[in-house]
Amino acid sequence: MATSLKNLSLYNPNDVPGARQMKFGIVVAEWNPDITFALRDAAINTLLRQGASRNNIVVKHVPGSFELTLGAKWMAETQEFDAVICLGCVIQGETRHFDFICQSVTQGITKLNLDYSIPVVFGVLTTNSVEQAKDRAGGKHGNKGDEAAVTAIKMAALKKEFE
Ligand code: DLZ
Repeated sequence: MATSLKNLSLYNPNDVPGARQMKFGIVVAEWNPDITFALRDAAINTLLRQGASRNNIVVKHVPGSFELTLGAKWMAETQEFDAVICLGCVIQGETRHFDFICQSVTQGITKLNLDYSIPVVFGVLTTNSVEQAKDRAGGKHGNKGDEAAVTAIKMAALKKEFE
């Protein structure tokens, strides 16, 4: 569903498993910090709301979205986490940088999911403007950090079903 139709923060807590026993890593890009720190704070609050302990949420910052993949890989390598959440915001500029960063981070995160067999969640906004990003970082379309946290919990719980 297009995010213009969906509020990213809306979910039914009864449809989301408890996160009390789960440990999460969050990697946050420092580019566009007004946006990415809002994603980070929303993700943390959602994990806490679903029962996670603050001690079981480890947050690391990387310079930009391009670095999210490596930051998440280092987290996954520790084998400490039930899920890793990547949060970033890439805004279309005048050059092709946008395309290269988006392509790199989407392919990189996909590969981490398959290589490490833990959920590595794609919480990266890719927008045409700052306004579109703000709309999805606590604005009229909710907050992608909430959506990323819910996805992390659901996928971590699903993995436990196969263990
Ligand atoms: C260089 C760059 C540009 C132009 N735009 C963004 C952006 O919109 N969002 C983002 O997260 N990072 C951006 N970066 C930085 C790159 O992700 C990366 O940090 C640098 O290219 C250094 O590897």
